[in-house]
Amino acid sequence: STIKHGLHNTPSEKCGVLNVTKITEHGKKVRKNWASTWTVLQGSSLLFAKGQGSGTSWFGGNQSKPEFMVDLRGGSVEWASKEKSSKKHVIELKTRVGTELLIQSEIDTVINDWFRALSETINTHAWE
Ligand code: I3S
Repeated sequence: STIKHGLHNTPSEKCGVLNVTKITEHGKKVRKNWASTWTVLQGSSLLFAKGQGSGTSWFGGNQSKPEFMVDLRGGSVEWASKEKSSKKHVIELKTRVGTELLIQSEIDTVINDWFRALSETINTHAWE
């Protein structure tokens, strides 16, 4: 779901299931581990929770706690090159602290919406 606000229709909250892997942590390459991940954009934070389970609300439920969170402020997004992944529709997200993630969906409308939301969030919060 997407809650839109303001003149630019920038989503401030958005969530959904995406395929996610970290590729770099604190500037150091780590092994890929693609996982279907419940992803929540909240303000300038992007939160991830694995194992979305049987449909219990992530916020209300206790079975899938947020596992990982990144601050989008000062980060960047681009479409990943073929060298980064053989998959289609892959976003490369880099954070200010040197974490790099790949975010993918088989559904191009879904990944395009996420690309737009992440880009707009980064632009909106760039100078905070
Ligand atoms: O960039 P890589 O190393 O080709 O990434 C692939 C591997 O992580 C592979 O796992 P193992 O090498 O542990 O078996 C994954 O299964 C692939 O999905 C990774 O590549 P893609 O192109 O799917 O991101």
